[in-house]
Amino acid sequence: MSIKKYLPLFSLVLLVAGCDNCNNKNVKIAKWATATDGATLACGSTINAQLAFNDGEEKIDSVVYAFDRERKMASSILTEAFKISTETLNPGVYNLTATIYKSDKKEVHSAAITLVSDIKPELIEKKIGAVFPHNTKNFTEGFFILNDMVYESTGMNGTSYTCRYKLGNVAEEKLTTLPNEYFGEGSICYDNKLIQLTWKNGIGLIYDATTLKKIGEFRIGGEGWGLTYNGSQLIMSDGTHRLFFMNKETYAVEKIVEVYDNIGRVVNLNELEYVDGIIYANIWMKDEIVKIDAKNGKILSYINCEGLLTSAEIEKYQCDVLNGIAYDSKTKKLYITGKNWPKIFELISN
Ligand SMILES: [Ca+2]
Repeated sequence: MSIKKYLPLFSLVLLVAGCDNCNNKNVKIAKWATATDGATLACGSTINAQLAFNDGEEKIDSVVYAFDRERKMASSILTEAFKISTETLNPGVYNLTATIYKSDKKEVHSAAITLVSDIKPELIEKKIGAVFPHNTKNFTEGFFILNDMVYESTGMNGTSYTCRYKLGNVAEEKLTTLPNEYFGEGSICYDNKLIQLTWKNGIGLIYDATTLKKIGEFRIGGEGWGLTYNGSQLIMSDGTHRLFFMNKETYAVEKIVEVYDNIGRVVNLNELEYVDGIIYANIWMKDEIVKIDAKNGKILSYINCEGLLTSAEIEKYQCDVLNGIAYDSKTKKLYITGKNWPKIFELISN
C-alpha cells in the first residue's frame, strides 16, 4: 500500500515581516528564540513563543503577541514566553506575530505555524462485497444514491450530463444535459433540487428535481470538484485540501475545513460522500479513499483500494481514475466506482 504523505508547503518558513517605523532598518531589536519559527505541531500542543533580544535591546517597552489567522484570540503583552494552547483549534496554518515596542521603535516579527492532526490514521485494506455493472460511457464526477436510485453526473466538454439508474442496471435515464462549454463535476440532490457543479466555468447549476428544469445557478469562487450534503449544508471540494461548507439556500461559503493527517495537509480531495459525521473522499489520481472527521478535517483512516480493476478491463474500456463514492442510507451500504469503469463495487467499511 502506498500512502504518500504530503509535506506542508509553507509550514517551515519564518516570515519576518520587517520593521515599521524603525530608526535603523539594518539593526533588529530581536529574533525568534524558540522553535516558534516555522513550527509544525500536532493539534493540542502548546506553542511556546519567545523572542531573543539583541545586546543592548533588553530594555524594551513591551511586546504584543497576537495569534490566529482570524485574529479572534486575545493578544497578550509579555516580555517572556507567550504560551498558546491549541486544544480547541483545527488543523491549518496559523499566523503568530510579535510586535516589539521600544521608545520610538516598532518591530514586527511574524511566523506561520502549522497545526497537523493529532490522530495517526488507521491504514485499512479494502473489503469488497457485491459487484455491479457500470456504464463505461460515464466519465463519473458525481455519484450518490437517493430513494433506491443511483444518481451520477459526468464530465468533459460535450459529454456532461446527469442520469439515474437502478443499481445492477446500466440502462440509465438521462436527467439533464450541460451545454458543450460546461465541464460537469460533482452533484447532489436535496430539497427537490438537483445540483451539478462545473469544473472551471465558475458556476453551479440548480435544477428542479421533479421537472428537471433549470431554476438557477450560483457562483463558485474557484474550481468545482466533488459535492455532498450533510443535511443542512452542501460540502464542496476544489482539488485542494479544503472543504467548503455552503449554505443550502444562498450557496455562500459558511465554513472551510482544512484536511490534514498527522504529517500535513492532504490535497486532491475529489468526489465526496457525507455519512454520519464522516466525509469519505477519494484522492484524485490514487486508488485511495480517506475518512475525514467532518468537524475538524482530521483524517481518521486511509482505505487502500488498489487492484479493483484488471489491466485487461482498464485497457478495454480506457478506464480513468477511481472517482465516486455513494452511500445508500436505507441499506447502509457504500459503493464506489470510477471514470469509465465497467463496475461498481460495494465497499465494506467499518
Ligand atoms: Ca458522492
